Amino acid sequence: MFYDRAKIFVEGGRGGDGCVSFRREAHVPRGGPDGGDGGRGGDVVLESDASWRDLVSLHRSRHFRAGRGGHGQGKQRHGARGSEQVVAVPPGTQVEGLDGTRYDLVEPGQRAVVAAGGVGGHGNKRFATSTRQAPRFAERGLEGEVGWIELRLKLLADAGLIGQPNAGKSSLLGRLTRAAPKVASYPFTTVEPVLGTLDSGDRQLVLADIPGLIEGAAGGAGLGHEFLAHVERCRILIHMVDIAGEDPAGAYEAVRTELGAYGDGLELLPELVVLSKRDLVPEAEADAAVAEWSDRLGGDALGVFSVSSATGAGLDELRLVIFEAVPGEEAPASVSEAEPGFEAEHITYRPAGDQGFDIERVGDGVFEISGRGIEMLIARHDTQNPEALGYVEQRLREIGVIAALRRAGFEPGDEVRIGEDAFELDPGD
Ligand SMILES: Nc1nc2c(ncn2[C@@H]2O[C@H](COP(=O)(O)OP(=O)(O)OP(=O)(O)O)[C@@H](O)[C@H]2O)c(=O)[nH]1
Ligand SMILES: [Mg+2]
Repeated sequence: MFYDRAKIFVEGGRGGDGCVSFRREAHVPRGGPDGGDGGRGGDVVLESDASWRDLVSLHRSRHFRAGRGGHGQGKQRHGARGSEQVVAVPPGTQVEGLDGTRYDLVEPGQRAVVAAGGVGGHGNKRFATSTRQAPRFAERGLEGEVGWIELRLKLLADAGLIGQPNAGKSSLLGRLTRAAPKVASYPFTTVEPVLGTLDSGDRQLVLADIPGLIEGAAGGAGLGHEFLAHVERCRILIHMVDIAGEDPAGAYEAVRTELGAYGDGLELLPELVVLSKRDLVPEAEADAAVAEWSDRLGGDALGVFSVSSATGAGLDELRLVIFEAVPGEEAPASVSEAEPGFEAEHITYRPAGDQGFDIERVGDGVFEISGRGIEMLIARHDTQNPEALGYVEQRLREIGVIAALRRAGFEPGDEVRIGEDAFELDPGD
């Protein structure tokens, strides 16, 4: 099996709580607040690692949890940062993190934070002001991001071998590279993409053998449709057509139709056409076919060649042509052109910011406030602690929530619900 998809559960570490503490010194009867901050929870991070070829390891274990942040302590000691949880994935993995950021991990070593740890709470030292010299509250740490994410692997190959089943794709890969794919005289021998490396002495190219494509592949027929996604990242296609087959031109058109039907511009990739099995027809017929196909396709193809994996005819020339067709300077198979807006580690989407809130009257004297910033404020404080509640009220006033509540018909003493919390709010003026 070749695993090109996986779904895993990721959990960022919870932030540590801030500490409530007061200085105690021999000669100072009542010292000031000295509670330290909680540490940040650890992140779950995907890291592209060339020792992996597919996502099989993520099928064996699917839960990844980063470490909690340490709690703050007295004497202004801050809690330790939670430990990071690193998940190794093969280069070519695409993923959307829990915050909606999309990543494409192309180069080994690239990283993506898919579940951020929660922030730590501030210790009581931070809440000391001239009018509140001895705050007896501190913030709680926040939960880390939690949820399921889906990973998708898209192979990074320079050239993709495509064609109908039995066209001779695997045989060619076996002749041009050290890969040893299964070859047999029945269709659908290849059931998963196989990669091989083509070596010119000073440069290497990766060739991918894609399972045979049949009519309807883009819509789900056969096996090839599963792997059309891998063709996306190839820089050129090597389209193989069995010259000794019943209807070579029809076979070629059928595959072209599937490429177009798949979308994503697969049909726009530069294509080398290779007429295979030339040993099965007379020499002159093979040469005539090459001339005829070149005429017919004209500029639509990079070129037309005929080879035999059985006798080796035409293989040396084809090898040179493949190297010429794939430009050398760039890094292999950068995805940015094929899929705009999905480049390596570029943020393409961010959910709405933390500002803003909504107030809804949900019953007589009961108001529900929603909004990420407000919900975080409440999650960080113990509203049962009168001092903490006093602080929360002050913040709500500053943000404009109290004024908005009043406009919505709120009376002091009414119930306010925010997130999981419900409390009576009686703000002074
Ligand atoms: N005579 C001859 N037979 C060939 C040649 N290339 C491949 N074959 C035969 O054609 C059959 C199919 O070859 P494969 O390489 O498995 O074809 P494929 O395109 O990978 O097929 P799928 O994996 O099913 O899509 C096998 O029986 C091969 O031995 C060739 O150049 N000459
Ligand atoms: Mg094959």
